Amino acid sequence: MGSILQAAHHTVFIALGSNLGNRLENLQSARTRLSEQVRIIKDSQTYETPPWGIHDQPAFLNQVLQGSTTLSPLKLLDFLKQVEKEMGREKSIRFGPRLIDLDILLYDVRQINTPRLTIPHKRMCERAFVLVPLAEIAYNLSIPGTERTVEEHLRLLDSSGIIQFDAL
Ligand code: A4P
Ligand code: MG
Repeated sequence: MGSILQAAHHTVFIALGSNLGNRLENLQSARTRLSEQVRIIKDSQTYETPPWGIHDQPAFLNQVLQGSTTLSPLKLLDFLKQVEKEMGREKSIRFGPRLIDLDILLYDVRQINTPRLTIPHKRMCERAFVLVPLAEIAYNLSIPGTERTVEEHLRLLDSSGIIQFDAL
């Protein structure tokens, strides 16, 4: 008889970003590593996006994945940090250039506020480089803690300069 104790599966949205080295390969390598712990359900296209925060740095490639995982929020964060480290990410300045950045945007409909982890991701609703790819795979999703869907948040932002990279 099989165990009745089955780990629960949680729906997560993860943002990927890279603006150093071979950016497309970095995203690909991150997706491969992520899939060890996160079953990828949907992936957005890859977008080339103007740098947000610090403007004087190379353009980013950004993508958002919807996945399913049995990891808890903190275990997922540890796992993403481990993938970043294995891929050779070095400490950088805040909002500065990086080989790979993996952020948890959403975890089910949870709202989490701890020193190490904030979900929904603190700055996601201000960032077209997050909301454009997220809207592609989940435009109608409500952002917990706000009264708006992804699409409604996106309409409030300037998404000029964001282009589909695959189409180049
Ligand atoms: N942390 C808290 N909540 C979360 C969460 N939901 N997901 C903590 C992931 N991490 C979370 O992150 C710093 C700490 O945030 C983590 O250790 C974790 O405990 P980090 O990845 O080490 O540092 P960071 O990414 O440099 O954070 P920072 O400075 O907040 O940068 P951002 O906000 O990630 O911005 N422009 C474009 N176009 N595209 C980009 O992808 N990325 C950045 C980086 C700037 N400009 C960009 C892009
Ligand atoms: Mg990060």
